[in-house]
This record gives sequence, structure tokens and C-alpha cells, in this order.
Amino acid sequence: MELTRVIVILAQCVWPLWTQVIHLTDMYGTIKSPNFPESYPKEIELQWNITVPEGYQIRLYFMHFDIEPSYLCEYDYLKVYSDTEELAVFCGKENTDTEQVPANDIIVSPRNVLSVAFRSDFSNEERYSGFEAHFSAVDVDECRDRNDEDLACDHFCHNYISGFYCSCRYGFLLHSDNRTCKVECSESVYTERSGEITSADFPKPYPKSSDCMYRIELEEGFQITLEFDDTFDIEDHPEVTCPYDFIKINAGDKEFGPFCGEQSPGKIQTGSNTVSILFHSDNSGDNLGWKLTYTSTGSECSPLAAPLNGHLEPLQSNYVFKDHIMLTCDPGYSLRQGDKEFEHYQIECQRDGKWSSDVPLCKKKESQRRHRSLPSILTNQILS
Ligand SMILES: [Ca+2]
Ligand SMILES: [Ca+2]
Ligand SMILES: [Ca+2]
Repeated sequence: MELTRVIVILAQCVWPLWTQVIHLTDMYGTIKSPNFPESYPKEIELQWNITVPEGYQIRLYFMHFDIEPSYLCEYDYLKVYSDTEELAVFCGKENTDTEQVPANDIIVSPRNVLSVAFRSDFSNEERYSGFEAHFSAVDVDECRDRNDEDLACDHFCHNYISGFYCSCRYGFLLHSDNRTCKVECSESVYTERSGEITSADFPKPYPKSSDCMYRIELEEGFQITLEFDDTFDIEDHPEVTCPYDFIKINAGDKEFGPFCGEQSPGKIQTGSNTVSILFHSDNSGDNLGWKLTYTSTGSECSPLAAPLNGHLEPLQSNYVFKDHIMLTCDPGYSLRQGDKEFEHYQIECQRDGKWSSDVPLCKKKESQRRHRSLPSILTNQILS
């Protein structure tokens, strides 16, 4: 490098050239070096800042390019930026090992802003005709270009000029983030004594951005047992406990969970007749979800023995809440409780594990008793 140039470059570090800035907001246009197609003057610092609306990118294409060549474009140059990111540095008339020209390349800005800076130093060793470039705003195809999972549409993406929108498969709703698809989980209530509950879409990945509540509500006296399938997959984190998605279970005054990861919680004896299962999912990830089967058992009543001269049905080794027993007596006998007589008598195992009444006795029927006792009365009378 010539000495004068070194001095000038050093001087410019201390007293930089005054840069003229031109702001452009048109959707298309042309930028060219001063005096184009005549040779450009010395000591020029010019910058075009192009801004187009959000949802567009800027394409820049050179029709002509001829700027004084220098090693790594130290003398004169044209630089292209988007925000602070340098996209290209050009000088010369053709590509060499150390200099580049735009040739037929099309530069596309990553966002909706693009700056072109042109600088000529204090001398031109020859006559250089400069440059002429066209710019135009082009739509960003967000559906094609957004690879980042956090920004891409969950189900369907629709591109349009200056924007895009997302939509969801049938049965799903677009979340307020306008990107993820949630399910409408109005509280589901289960009142059968046993059943099956799964995450939505199981065993396909469960919906994002959803909070689903499942309630099992049985009569008092029943105790619910949950059993999760081995297929269990809820997004987790190696160090933090279930920060993204989780299942939490409330049963009476007990809490189980949060559960996440791939290890099934297995069997849970809740000891309660009401269970709430909350399943929360965040806005990312693809995990298979979960499935559980629930069963219930009632409070147990003490075993019963049939009365003398009678029997009970059904005969079981144990009885639980809601079980009924029918008592009957052998022929010639009837059930007696207090001064009442019954042909059949039913008792029930109650929610507190007690029978609804004592087992009555089988006593000889009144008429037969009178008939048979007659002779004895006579005997008694005779004896007396
Ligand atoms: Ca020059
Ligand atoms: Ca678009
Ligand atoms: Ca997730």
C-alpha cells in the first residue's frame, strides 16, 4: 500500500468522512453511484437504507459494476448489510482471489431492511464507471422458510403476500399464539365404576398448549385405583422436574405427581372416591402421551353366616359396598325380626362397611307352631 494511502486511511479513522445517508421506503427502485454512468468522484461516503414493510424481504440485483479494485477492497468498496450483519463486500470489475464482484448474484435480505454503503477513497487510479442496482420487496414465504420449531405453524401454514397464517386440523382450535393447535378440553367427568382415560389423540402425539381436566366422581364408599399403561411419554427435562408438560393428580386430600418422562407411574391406589387428573402441555414437542385404566372397589363388609334353618344368596367370600344379600328360610320356617315375620329379607353392605341390619332368625312358622304345640298344651293340662 502506498504511504499516502496509509496516512489517509489512518487519518480517516480519526476524522471519518461524512457519510451521506439516503432513506428509501419504496417497494422497488434503483440505486447508482454518483454521476453514473460517468466515473464516480473521489472521497465519497454514501449509504442507502432501504426499509420495506414487515413480511417482506429485499432483493438486490446489480445491472452494472465497476469499482476501483484493491486488495480486500481496502480503497473503494460497496458493502451490503442487513441490520448489523454484513452480507457482502464488493470491488473491482471481476472476481479475483481477494476481491469479489456481484456479477449475476441476487442478494436477498434476511429481514425487511437492507443497507448499501458505497465508499471511494481519495484517489482513483483510473476512470471507474461505478454501479447500478435494482431493489425490490419480495414476499417472505414463512411456510417454506421458517424452520425454527418455535415459530412454525403446528398443523397447516398458509402463505400470502406480506404475511402468513396458521390453521388446525378438524377438532383442534388455534391457540392465541396463532401458531399452535390446542384441543378444547372442557372438563370430562367419569361416573362409571371403571373406565379408560387417555391423552387426546393417543397414541399419536398429544396436542400442544392445552390444559385438560379429567374427573372421576363415584359415590362415597368407593375407592379409585388408577393404573397407567407402560406406554407413557410426556415431555420432560433432564435436570428440572417436568417444566414443560405434566400430569398432576388430586384425590381427596392427596396429591400425586407431577409425572412426566417415559417412566410410567404404574398403579396408584388413591383411597378416594373422587379423582382429578390435570394434564398440561406447552407449545412445543411431539410426545405420545398416556393412557390409564381406572377401577374402583367399595368398602368391605364383614362376612356373614346364614341363620340356622336358612340360607343366604349369593354366597361370597367377601362383600363390598352396594352388595345385596337375600335371606330365605327352609320350608316351614320364616324370618323373624322383632315381632315381624318375613318370607324374604334383604340386607345391604353400606358405604361405611356395615350391613344395613342384623341377620334375622329363621323361626318355625306361627300356624305350624300352634298346630304342633296343641298336644303339648293338652299334655300339660292333662299333667296338671
Ligand atoms: Ca478510489
Ligand atoms: Ca408471506
Ligand atoms: Ca411439550
